[in-house]
Amino acid sequence: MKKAWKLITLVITLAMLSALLFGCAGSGGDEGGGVKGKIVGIEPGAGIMKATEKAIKEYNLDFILQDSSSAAMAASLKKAIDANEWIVVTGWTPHWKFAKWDLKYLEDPKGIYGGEEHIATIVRPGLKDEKPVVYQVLDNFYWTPADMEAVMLDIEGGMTPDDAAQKWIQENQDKVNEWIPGGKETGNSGKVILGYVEWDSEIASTHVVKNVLENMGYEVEAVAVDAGVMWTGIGKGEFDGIVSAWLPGTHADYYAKVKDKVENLGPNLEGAKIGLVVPTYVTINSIEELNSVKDKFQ
Ligand code: PBE
Repeated sequence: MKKAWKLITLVITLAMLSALLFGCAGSGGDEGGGVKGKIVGIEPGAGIMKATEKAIKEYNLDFILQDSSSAAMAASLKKAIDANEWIVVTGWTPHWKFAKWDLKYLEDPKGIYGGEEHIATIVRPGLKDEKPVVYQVLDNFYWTPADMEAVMLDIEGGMTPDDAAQKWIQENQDKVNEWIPGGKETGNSGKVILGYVEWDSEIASTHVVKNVLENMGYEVEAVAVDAGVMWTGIGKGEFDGIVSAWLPGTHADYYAKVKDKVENLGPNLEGAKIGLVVPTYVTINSIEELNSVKDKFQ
C-alpha cells in the first residue's frame, strides 16, 4: 500500500513537472514574459533582413523576424489592413505598397537602416570591350522612383513584367532614347544576361532594361536568383550586369566581397530607402516603442 502511494506521488510529480516544462516551451516565452512580437520579413538573403536582425539586437526588441517572400509580405500586409489589425513589415521605397495603402516608416533613431540609398548598376569588367553598346545602355540607364513605381503598379495590377515594361518604354520614349547611343537603336544582335532578385522594385527595373535591349535587337535573359547568388554571379562574370545593387548600406557586405572584380556604373535611381513599415493607423512612431506594444504584433 505504501509503495503504491509512493508511485502515485511520483507519477503526479512527474506530470506536474512536464506540464511546467512544456507549458513554458509552448508559450514561446522569454524571460521578459509573454509571447514575442513578430516582424514580417521577406527573402532571407535580402539586405533588409540582415539590417532587421541587427535592429532586433540593438534595440533589444522582444520580436522575432519571420522569413517570407516579398509577395507573401505584401499579402500579409493586405490581410492585416483589411482586418484593421496591427502589423510591422520590412519595407522599402520605391514600392507600390505606398501608393496603395497609407503606410509609414517607424523612426530609427539608432540609424540601423542607414540613410538615403541609391540603386546602382554593376557590370562584369569584360563587358565594355565585348559589348560596348550594351555597356553604354547600362551606363546610361537612369530613372526616378516615380518611373519605377509606375511599372511596379502595373505589374501589381496584373500585367506581366514584360508588358508593363513595354508600356512604360512606349510612354517614355524620350527618356529611353537618351540611354541608347546614337544610331544603335535597332539591328543589334547577341545575348545579354541580367541577374536579379524577385523584389518588386528589381522585377520592374530589370524588365525595363531587358525590353529596351530586346527592342534594340539583343536576346536578353533575365535570371531570377537569390541575393547571394546575384552578387557572387556578377563577381564571377556569370551575368553581364545587374541593375539591383542597393548601396551604400543595404548590400554593403555583398558589394565588399566583389568590389575589385566588377565595374560599378553608378546610380540608376536615387532616393531609395529601407526600414520597418506599419500602416498609419498603428499609433506608435518609433522602433523604440515596439516592445511596449508587442502584443499587438502577434
Ligand atoms: N530590398 C529591395 C532589397 C534590395 C531591394 C530592399 C528588399 C534588400 O533588402 O536587399
